[in-house]
Amino acid sequence: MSYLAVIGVGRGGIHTVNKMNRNPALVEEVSFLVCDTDDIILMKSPVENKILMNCKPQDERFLTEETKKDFKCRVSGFRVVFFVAGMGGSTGHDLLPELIGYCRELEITVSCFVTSPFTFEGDVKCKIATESILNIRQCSDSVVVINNDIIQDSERDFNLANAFHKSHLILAENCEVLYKILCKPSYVSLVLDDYYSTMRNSAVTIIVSGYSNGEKRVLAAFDEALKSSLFKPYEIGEMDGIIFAIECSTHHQIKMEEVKYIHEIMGNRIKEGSNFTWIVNFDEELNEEVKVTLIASIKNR
Ligand SMILES: Nc1nc2c(ncn2[C@@H]2O[C@H](COP(=O)(O)OP(=O)(O)OP(=O)(O)O)[C@@H](O)[C@H]2O)c(=O)[nH]1
Ligand SMILES: [Mg+2]
Repeated sequence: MSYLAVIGVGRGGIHTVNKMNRNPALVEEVSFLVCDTDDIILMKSPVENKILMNCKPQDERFLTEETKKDFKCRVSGFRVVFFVAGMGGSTGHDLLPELIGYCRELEITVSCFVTSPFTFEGDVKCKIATESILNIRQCSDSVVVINNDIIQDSERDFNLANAFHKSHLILAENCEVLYKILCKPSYVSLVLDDYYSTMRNSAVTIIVSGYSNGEKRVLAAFDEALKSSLFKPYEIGEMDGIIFAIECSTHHQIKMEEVKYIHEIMGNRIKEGSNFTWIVNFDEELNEEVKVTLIASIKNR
């Protein structure tokens, strides 16, 4: 059994997990599960492991005992669960917190990756989503929210036909980045408990990446990551927790003189007293480039 399960809940979550399920390297190392009250969406999913969630006839906001037992049985034994869902519907609003609660009962660490609706979807969905996000923040160890409107503003070829597709891709990418950082062996690595103690009780958690090469590649990739539209509403100086993940190839490893740029960032760019961790992973495809990923959070005050 793998260490991590990625669970798609509701239509948006399942469509995202369907896309992740196409990556053979991920399929080998991660267990996928899809859960919905909608049997057609489940039937169409290529993910083999599925749960049709039945709700109590007397109150549709809660799962039946059988569904609860089935879910607990499928997740027991995992160390970490990533839930993926689009917020704005009733499955994400009513049933996701219940599923998170069962994982917590089993002492499984829970990260959620969710989207907030596009404004064009209307006020009702946006209101439901705001409430849903508050609820899941209260019961999860970390929550990454991707604001669909920000994606819309940053993509030139964005239209109604590809809107949700783009949103699924960004959600999947965020999930894969965290999976790689937490679960892949690395040179300077991150301990799972350290990650969650940095991210727990955050009001905001953002994951962004940038690439660069050349002499100051670490600094340039960092600046590139900050230019990402998902980071635009924030300042690096307001972050309370920062994980600075560098990826490079083994042929073009981070040199000791490049480490000084990391210290420069720590000394000059981030808030005093913030929790800063840096790690290094390898990715041979990068060649001479480095990729810098920032997982940054603002604490709940
Ligand atoms: N309509 C639609 N919404 C999507 C899709 N992918 C992501 N979403 C987002 O997910 C949000 C919730 O929609 P669904 O995923 O359909 O909702 P649900 O969790 O299945 O809940 P139900 O209302 O019970 O179906 C929407 O408001 C969208 O912002 C998609 O392919 N279609
Ligand atoms: Mg649905």
